Amino acid sequence: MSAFEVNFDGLIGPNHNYSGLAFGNLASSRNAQNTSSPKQAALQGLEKMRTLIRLGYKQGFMLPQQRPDTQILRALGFSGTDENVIAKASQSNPELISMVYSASSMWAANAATVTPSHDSTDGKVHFTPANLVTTSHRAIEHQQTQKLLSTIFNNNYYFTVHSALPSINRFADEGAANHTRLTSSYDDAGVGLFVYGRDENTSISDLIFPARQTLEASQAIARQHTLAPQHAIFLKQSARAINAGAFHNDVVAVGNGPVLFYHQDAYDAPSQMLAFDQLAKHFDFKAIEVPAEKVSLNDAITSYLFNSQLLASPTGDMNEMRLIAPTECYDNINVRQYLSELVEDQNQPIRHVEYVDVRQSMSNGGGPACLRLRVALTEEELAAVNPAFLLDEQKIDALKDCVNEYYRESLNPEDLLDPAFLIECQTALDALTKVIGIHNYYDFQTQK
Ligand code: SUG
Repeated sequence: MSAFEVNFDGLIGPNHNYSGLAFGNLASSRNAQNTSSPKQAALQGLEKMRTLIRLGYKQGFMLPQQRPDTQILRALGFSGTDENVIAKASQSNPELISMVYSASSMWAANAATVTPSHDSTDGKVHFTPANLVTTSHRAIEHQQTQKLLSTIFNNNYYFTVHSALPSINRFADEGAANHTRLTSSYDDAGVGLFVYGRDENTSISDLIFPARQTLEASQAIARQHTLAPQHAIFLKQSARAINAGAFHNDVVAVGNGPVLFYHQDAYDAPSQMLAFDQLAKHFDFKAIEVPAEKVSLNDAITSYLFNSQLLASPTGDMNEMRLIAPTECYDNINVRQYLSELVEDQNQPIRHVEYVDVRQSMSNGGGPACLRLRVALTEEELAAVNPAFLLDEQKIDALKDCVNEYYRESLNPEDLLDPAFLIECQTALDALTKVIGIHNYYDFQTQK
């Protein structure tokens, strides 16, 4: 096999907190103002990465973003040293503090949309950082995301890292959470399935919560990534799913290889019929629809069944797939029952389910699939990836030591108002870069 999928997980930062910033994301609203544990969150994420390595998969990671983002506060008129800027904003506009302190870059599925070189017409792997324009705490991510992707995929011969689409509502983009690359095998060309929540004709009054992805954004990305028209398929989410809390497609669907595993209520019916017909022209498309009578939309959204990672076997066998599901799926009796029946059904290729504990992230609406960015790479492309961001168990241990030493056990949203916490975060990020041998990466390191 010469091509495979590598998962790059977002390493959770020392500033992980519950500030209730994501309207339409029910878990975020439910847990607003709760106490978080940055240490447990990061350790849970690292253990998930270890689980994949032990199962035989290739695993990478992405550094947390620099937080607080004092540049944003400066652009809003606060001045002085970083500590002064935080102290002044804490006094006059405390609501801005949670925005610049969000650890939301952990959800790497929203970092970018990725097209593998087998699919692009120019033969490069393309990355477009998501502008995340729908929420203010996430709209500040894309510049640092672009810098990080350019550091990890630092080879213009194989990789093209684009800028985010213009930060305009019409081009609202949430990255790979709404994009699925489907193919018969990693060695073959595949298609990009782009799922969107609204287009020019959508009646906004049908939506209780924001539709975070537009058709125009998805079309622009397909163009940027040099996808031939028949290799880009567009599929509309149902208003029902968005209104039930499916703020991203990956809350109600996950796909890989020739398989799309999705909830019965995920899509607009005419759009689904058309998209599935188009997919069937490319390969033996396998649609696994989960009926609402077995798993209700509510069970799907509270358990995050569809935010499982759907993996081919480590050798790329699409007939021997597995789900990496959050433990909440085990805890939900309907979902657990459904999954135990599913793996027995020989008419479909999902043979195993692994449960992982990522509860700290789940409480902000981010499951196993949210935490990772998938990149299908050939052997040569993998050899061109910056090795600092590829993991083995030893590096995971070293990152865990760092988390244990520098991350707080618990954090309350009001702790962010203390200017001293800024230094604590920078100290932790500085230590993480040292572990992987990347020096002078963050602005605070180069500006010293
Ligand atoms: O964008 N939560 C994230 C969760 C993203 C999950 N990603 C995927 N589904 N791919 C979001 O809604 C909550 C932050 C807070 O409330 O503190 C937040 O941003």
